[in-house]
Amino acid sequence: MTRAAHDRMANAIRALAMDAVEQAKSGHPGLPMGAADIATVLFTKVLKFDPSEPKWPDRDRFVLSAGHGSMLLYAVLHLVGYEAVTLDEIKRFRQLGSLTPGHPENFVTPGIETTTGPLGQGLGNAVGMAIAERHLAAEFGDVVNHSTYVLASDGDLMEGISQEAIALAGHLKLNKLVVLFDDNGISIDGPLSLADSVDQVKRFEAAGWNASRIDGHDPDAIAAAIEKAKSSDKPTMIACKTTIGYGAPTKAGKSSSHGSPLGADEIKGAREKLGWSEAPFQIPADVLTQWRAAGQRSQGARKDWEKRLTALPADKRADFERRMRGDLPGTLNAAIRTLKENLATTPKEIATRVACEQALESIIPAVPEMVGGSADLTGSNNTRTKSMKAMSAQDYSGRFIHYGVREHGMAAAMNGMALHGGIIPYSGTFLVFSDYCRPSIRLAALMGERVIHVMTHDSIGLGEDGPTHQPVEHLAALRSIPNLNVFRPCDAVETVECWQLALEAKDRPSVLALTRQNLPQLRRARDERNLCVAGAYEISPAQDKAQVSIFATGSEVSTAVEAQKLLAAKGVAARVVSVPCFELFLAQPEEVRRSVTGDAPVKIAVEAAVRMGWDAIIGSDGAFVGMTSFGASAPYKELYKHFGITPEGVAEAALSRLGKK
Ligand SMILES: Cc1ncc(C[n+]2csc(CCOP(=O)(O)OP(=O)(O)O)c2C)c(N)n1
Ligand SMILES: [Mg+2]
Repeated sequence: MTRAAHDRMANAIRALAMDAVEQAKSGHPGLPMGAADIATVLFTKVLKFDPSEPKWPDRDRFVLSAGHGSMLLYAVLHLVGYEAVTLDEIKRFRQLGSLTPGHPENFVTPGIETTTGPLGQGLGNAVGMAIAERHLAAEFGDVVNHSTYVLASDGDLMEGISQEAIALAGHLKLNKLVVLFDDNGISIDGPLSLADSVDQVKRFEAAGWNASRIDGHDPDAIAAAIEKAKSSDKPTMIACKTTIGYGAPTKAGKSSSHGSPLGADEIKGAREKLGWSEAPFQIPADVLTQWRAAGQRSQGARKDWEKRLTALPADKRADFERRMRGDLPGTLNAAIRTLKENLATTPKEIATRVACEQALESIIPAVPEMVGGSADLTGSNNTRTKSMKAMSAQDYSGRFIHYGVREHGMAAAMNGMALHGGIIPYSGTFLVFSDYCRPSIRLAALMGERVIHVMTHDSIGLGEDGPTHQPVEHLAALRSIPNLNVFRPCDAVETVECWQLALEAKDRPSVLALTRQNLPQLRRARDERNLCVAGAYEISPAQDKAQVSIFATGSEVSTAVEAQKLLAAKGVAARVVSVPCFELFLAQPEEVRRSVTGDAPVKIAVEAAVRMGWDAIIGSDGAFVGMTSFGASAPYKELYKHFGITPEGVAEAALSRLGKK
């Protein structure tokens, strides 16, 4: 391709970005104009993709980590021929119901691999995608053989999460991961020198990457640097020196081109400077033809891939296709049944984190797509089963990832693995550190991705580590995220059932909040049904017509059952409802909710956490036994007494509500 032809193709991106942002009266023209040359090289020379098959499993992944540059993606997707991304959709940039929302949303627009906007997340996702690729290649061979490209901005690299992501990628030698850094030296406040003086090349090198600097407006230099990355045994970062708002006569190179429409005069000047005489949203036929031809480049590669897929042994192919569809294997149900049968035969008084490990011993072999991990708390989270090999740069087939002390990077990488497909990632950390994962959990919920966070040490019940480690507000904070299931099982049986529900929730993430301390097994009866499925159920009925309903989760369900006995001794009939999952319960039809909630005059909730959220179940006039402050450092039984979360405390609350005290 001649330089002139390249320039015209890149200018088509610039023009569409300027025009769409102008029409929407909002958006970010600077990045698409500055990075248009990089995108043009990527999509016309490098990327393996097929616009007619956006979900082709072996496509290269392209992640625009700097999601504010969404018009870059929309322009390119339109130009290369993603049918749904029409010129009309580009004209409807940022409007309700369009395929071109403000920031890229993978669940809205075909061809978009992940939802970005919160800086740094896309880079973290891309690391997960690259891990998924290596892991699946180790399992399925050459039907999985693709690269992951990221366009990252100054902001992406300033965010702390980027350090976790690049350290993990460097350690795992993810050599098919290429980061193109839009090195424009500008962020919103102005020149980067206001706030940053990191040498990004040295930083990536220190993390085990190749890194180099090139002119990000020189297509040959871009192509050559990417070509070089292909033969490396390390991930590659290419710092592409660019001019933000390239082509804009007065705003180029300035933060004024970052995030607002350029204005009619500036756009007119840019058209002149770029030699682009077309009317708004007009793409000359020759330029469109070239772009569409670029969109057809990988037809042959796709046919070859289909041959490789057909050549797989039938069972292996079926398993690959099942995993990429996200369907669970038939073997899961049998594993769950056996686990519950064994617990009915031999009840266990164990912590739910231990129950989780014992459940995983059966679930992991039954569900080969599960890839677990922990952020350096493997022995505490109990997320690694005996047979699990660690994943390493020498052996990507391992199904357990030592994420290091990188909760945020872990959660973002898990999103990337789920997005890649073929893997159900699960993690481990302490519940209190859900705050360190929260931005990625939120995005998993928004995207509807099945990632499962095992979060142990879920209350003051962890004891001596004290208030820094004792979650108090975390359950409420997690429950406030839409489309996230927060499970808090009360014993070994509920732990198995909650695992089953988390795995079956194909379109949402889950958190399993588990205890450090031992709990009695309350569920003794054989029951093949999953009683947690409706989110709440009566676990211990009243002996008589109930005067009190006690609602509890996790470790406090056994406290509630003890309180029930104390009340019975005083002639007060109480029932206990276990609430392993608010979200599933609140989604039940009203009559189901009513029957579980019951009509006892006194409602009490018990949870070693703050009250927020419980009013939906017990009403604002219900009584709550839980935490109103941070915890403290002491043996856990003393803490429960100190904070009044005891059977006696619950019984007293009930009696006082009944006017009996
Ligand atoms: C986590 C997060 N913090 C803040 C923002 C708001 N924001 C959007 S872009 C940006 C920085 C812009 O600089 P850069 O990343 O270099 O992008 P460029 O202006 O070069 O396109 C900021 C602070 C964000 N999107 N995400
Ligand atoms: Mg910048």
